[in-house]
Amino acid sequence: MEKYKEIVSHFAVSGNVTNVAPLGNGLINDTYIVETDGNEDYVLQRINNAVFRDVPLLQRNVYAITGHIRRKLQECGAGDIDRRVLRYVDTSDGGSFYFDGEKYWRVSVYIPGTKSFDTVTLHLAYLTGKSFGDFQYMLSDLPEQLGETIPDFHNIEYRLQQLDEAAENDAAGRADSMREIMEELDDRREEMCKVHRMYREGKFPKRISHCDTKVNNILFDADGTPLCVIDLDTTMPGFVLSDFGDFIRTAGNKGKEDDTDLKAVGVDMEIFKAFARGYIEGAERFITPVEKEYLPFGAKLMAYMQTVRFLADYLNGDTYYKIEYPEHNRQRTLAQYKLLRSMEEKEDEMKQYIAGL
Ligand code: GN1
Ligand code: MG
Repeated sequence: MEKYKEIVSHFAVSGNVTNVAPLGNGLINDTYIVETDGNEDYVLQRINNAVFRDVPLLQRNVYAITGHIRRKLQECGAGDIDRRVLRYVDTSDGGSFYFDGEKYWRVSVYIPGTKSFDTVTLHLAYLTGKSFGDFQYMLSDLPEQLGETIPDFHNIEYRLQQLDEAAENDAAGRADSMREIMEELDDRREEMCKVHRMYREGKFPKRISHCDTKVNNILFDADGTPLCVIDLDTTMPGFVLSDFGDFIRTAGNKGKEDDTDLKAVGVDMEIFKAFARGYIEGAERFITPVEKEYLPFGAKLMAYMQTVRFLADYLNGDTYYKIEYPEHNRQRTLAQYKLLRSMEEKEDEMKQYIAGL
């Protein structure tokens, strides 16, 4: 606690710190709630700079994004703005992060009275779709050029290359046990790299995308309305497929991301439909026909990419994602792959539904 107090003392916070406790369950950064005796509590985060290597660029991005959204909300006369967009707190000397000689830290204002979910109801899925469509719409005229906080983050060609290297090095001696699934993933390479090829040929656009629209990256108000999109670190130029797909991959999964019961895993078509309806409502102000047509592909792509990433990490000996037990990344790989197959079965139904919107 004294250690965290000392770190927080470098930021322009108000009140005295009364308590610090871990918050949330992100797989990358370490997050804490900082309670004070003043008007506001805060969120302290240790930025994982092995993942986000350019911390100044990262912070420039998140400041640009949150500043822009705040102005947009003000312009349209929205209420409760401080609960609808994150607000980062500068350091005492006006910086956007603090480096303690070893680790990087940042602070934002804690948004009170919210909750988050790992599963949602149909109505919440619809509202959340609308929020993400609106989020992308609000950022569609961002004047600043955002940098890639993780270069090639959702570039499936690059992710497959990483998997190939992991299999080749076989650092943890696990490759032999995963041959079967590696072949299944291989069979889908051509198809999964399609949109990236289209992008190179100028046939598919990139726009500012959140790139981690897991359902637990949204804060909901007590009455269930989505309030605020959080975890903005991967918001950068990307395909709409990422944002559509990652929500379906998480909230649209009947099971858990790391379910040990693979039979429980599968795409929930009702959630898919509700989310798609809301998303298109928000996104129809900018989305092109080809982007819309490819949304079901986006769901598959994100499940595929996540399978590839979990598998690569498993083969590398768990160097990237936080794990809770030794075979955790293996289980995650199997569960994501199961989800992918379920999406493949439902693809026609997904396409038909989107075409009708
Ligand atoms: C990571 O930190 P968290 O849990 O929100 C990851 C996402 C993955 C996700 C898997 C920077 O997100 O890309 O989809 O885990 N973020 C990063 O659930 O790699
Ligand atoms: Mg998160």
